[in-house]
Amino acid sequence: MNDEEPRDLWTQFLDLLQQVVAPVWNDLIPFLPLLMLGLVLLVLAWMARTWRRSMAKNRSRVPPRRRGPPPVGVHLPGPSPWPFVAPVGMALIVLSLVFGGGGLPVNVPLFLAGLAVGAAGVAGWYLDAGREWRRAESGALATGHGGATAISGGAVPQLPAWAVEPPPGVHLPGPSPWPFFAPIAMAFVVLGLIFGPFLIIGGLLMAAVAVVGWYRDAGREYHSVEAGHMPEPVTRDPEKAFPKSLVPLYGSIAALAIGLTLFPVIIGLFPGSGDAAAGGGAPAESPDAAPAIAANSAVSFTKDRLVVPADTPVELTFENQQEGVPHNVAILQEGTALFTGEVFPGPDTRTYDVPPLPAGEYTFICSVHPPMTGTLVSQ
Ligand SMILES: [Cu+2]
Repeated sequence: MNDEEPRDLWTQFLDLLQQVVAPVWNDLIPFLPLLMLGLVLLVLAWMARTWRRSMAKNRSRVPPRRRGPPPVGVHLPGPSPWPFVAPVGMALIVLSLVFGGGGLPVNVPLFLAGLAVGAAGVAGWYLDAGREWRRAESGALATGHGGATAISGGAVPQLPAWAVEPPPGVHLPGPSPWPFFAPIAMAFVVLGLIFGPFLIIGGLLMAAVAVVGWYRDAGREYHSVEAGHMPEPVTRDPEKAFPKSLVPLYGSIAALAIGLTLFPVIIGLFPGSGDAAAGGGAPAESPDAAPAIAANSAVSFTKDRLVVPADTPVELTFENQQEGVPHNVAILQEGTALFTGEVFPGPDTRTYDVPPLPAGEYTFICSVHPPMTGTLVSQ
């Protein structure tokens, strides 16, 4: 007895030490968010410190705050609710990613609500800006479109601030849809890195459209000056400048990319979808002591059901077909991991030695991608 106690302590110490010397990276994954949070807090603290220091140093050099309306030629947009609405949509979409379940990467009602609120916010913001722009444009036209003379003529102060053009030589581009559409393409590329190549292809297509469209748009304004007809660039009415075919085009690319990503097995484009169909359709299930399964997306395995013999060691062959994306197979019972296979990036194959399991139903998942799940029957 006396001898056992210190040995026990020693074993525990070795276990602790092992985490430092050869950490089980898989077990450390849950701590990543904490690490990120710590980093963010550090950066914020550093920013606060820098800000306080430079504030003390610069206080004497800051000019006194200007009172009253903005100077002639400068227009500041009025208070608007839209910068608040759009981020609410974003927040709902992020929450939908957190509360995903039932084999889907997102919580569908939350995701759709987020999309709707976000789209309403962006559309409202865009229309609001356009309305203000048109009011300014019509006001300037009413005074002869002579921004320069009007400013020097002294008649300006009676005009509302928004009716005055920027000073000569200064051109502000009109409201444009491109700064909104280009980031959607970026978002798809980033999501594609997580969920599969079709989203990347879709994102790149959208990015190509956005780059060409934005470039042509900017070029048009520039050429209106170069051509010499206008003393200043012509900003177009945002409503006319809006490429109406863009929303359906982006929508179809997005739908196609999401569809191909979510339903690779149904569409049958991926290798391995064949045995998934065979596995699902087999009426009589016979236990297999050496089953094989594969992964070709981050939302599902190629099979959602495995049948193994009870109380027998099982050799599970797992083929990760996704290049560069890490996957594994872990077997759970009521949320507790009974077996966790090594996580490795594809394309590669591992044979896992699964310990004997008593008869019953288990869940198997990918530790990296919770939406990848299936049922393991031991019989
Ligand atoms: Cu995975």
